[in-house]
Amino acid sequence: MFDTLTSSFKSAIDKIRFYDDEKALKKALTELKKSLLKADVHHKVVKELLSVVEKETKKNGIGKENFLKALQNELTKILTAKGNQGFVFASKPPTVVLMIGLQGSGKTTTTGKIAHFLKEQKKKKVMIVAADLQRLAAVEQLRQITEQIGVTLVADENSTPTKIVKEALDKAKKELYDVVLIDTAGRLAIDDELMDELAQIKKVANPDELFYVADSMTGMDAVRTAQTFKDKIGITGVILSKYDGDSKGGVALGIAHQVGVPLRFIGAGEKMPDLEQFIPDRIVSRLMGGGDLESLAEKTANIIDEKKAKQLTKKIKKGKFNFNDFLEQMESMKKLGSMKSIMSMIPGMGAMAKQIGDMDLDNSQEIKQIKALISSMTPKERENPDLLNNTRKRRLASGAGLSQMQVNRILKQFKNAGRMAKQLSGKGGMKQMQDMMKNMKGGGIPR
Ligand SMILES: Nc1nc2c(ncn2[C@@H]2O[C@H](COP(=O)(O)OP(=O)(O)OP(=O)(O)O)[C@@H](O)[C@H]2O)c(=O)[nH]1
Ligand SMILES: [Mg+2]
Repeated sequence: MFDTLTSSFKSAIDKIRFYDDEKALKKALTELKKSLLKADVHHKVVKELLSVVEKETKKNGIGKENFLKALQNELTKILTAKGNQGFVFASKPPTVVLMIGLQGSGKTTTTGKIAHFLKEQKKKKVMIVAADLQRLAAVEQLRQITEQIGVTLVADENSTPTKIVKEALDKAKKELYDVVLIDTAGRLAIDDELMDELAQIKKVANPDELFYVADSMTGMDAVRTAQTFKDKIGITGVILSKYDGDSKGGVALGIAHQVGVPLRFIGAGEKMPDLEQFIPDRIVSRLMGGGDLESLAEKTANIIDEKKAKQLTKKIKKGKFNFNDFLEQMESMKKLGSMKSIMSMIPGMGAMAKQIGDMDLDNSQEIKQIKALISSMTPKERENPDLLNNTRKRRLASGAGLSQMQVNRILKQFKNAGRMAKQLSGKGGMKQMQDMMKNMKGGGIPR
């Protein structure tokens, strides 16, 4: 997610050759400055960062270690604004969150993503309220999202935003919801009508948090509009959406500092798991190439059930991995988010993440075929792949709309995968895995 920034930091750091003199430090600072400006970090932020790093390094003695330490400290300081970090629950539920921002900035998608995050990773009971009643399509969009992630939606096309919010909050209190996320309408530009409507909703909702959703592609404009929303309505957090686009990433470094409101989440993709909490010291660790094992552990802990994982390993060892296990694994992988974002959290794997690109677990042709095939199987066949004789294979092929050859190919791959998993789960498995990764570097993912 922070590829561009990480690699520009890394190249700056790599270029630094330290002799203990001021000239070397000056050179290092120049490299850093170039890389930051290239990544679109605001020039004021760059200037401030450099001057502190210079001062601190000189104070502690010029050398690579002190330079890096000063850089790390100052980056953390810049990314940290006064206020909550990540998602913070109100002391008395429900936690009410108002989602605001300009038209098309990503409010509705982000609302869904946060709901998904709270449900899957924090195990919370979440409700989404459709307070954007300007467009019929807006309610329909939320309906689709909430159905997909299995979260309650409160919507009524014939109501008004304030009425529906009131109703929803009553329901949330009665039915003991943990979090209520209110999606609001956006406008093309900031105008009085929008601000009035938001002010009214805010009065009724009395939210614990006001999240301003900014499109990171809009760069410095995102900073300016966030400031206006802060002045006129008040915001407690900023969320940068569309970070996967070709914005250079620098906006993330400046926004908290410039607006004085913490950046809470970053959205990088159109899918529901494509959201990450923004916790400054973890991000700094990633920026400096150190990975973010804490976030990775949190992400996986809630999705991968340890007991199940052990059972599965046993099955794999015995060569009993079946189609049900396979489907289950696929679902867990999907909940973890994109392959790329997972890799980027592992120390030293950032560069690899770039090469691997995104494996799309929903849309790849291959995965679709495998799913079609498995859904044509009887429960017994799913449990026991050995049952699949030619007669059964023919039936499966016509059921799944595949050719006999395609079916054979998938089944063969499945068998190979099982064999490989068995090998990997045994002694020396990790070494083999690493070798495999090395091979992948050149040729992409083996198909
Ligand atoms: N690539 C990418 N696309 C995103 C991201 N977040 C939102 N989008 C897309 O941006 C478009 C607008 O997103 P919405 O969530 O509908 O934006 P909105 O702010 O609710 O829009 P209005 O309700 O019309 O004001 C949609 O096509 C989303 O799929 C993201 O993080 N990455
Ligand atoms: Mg919307």
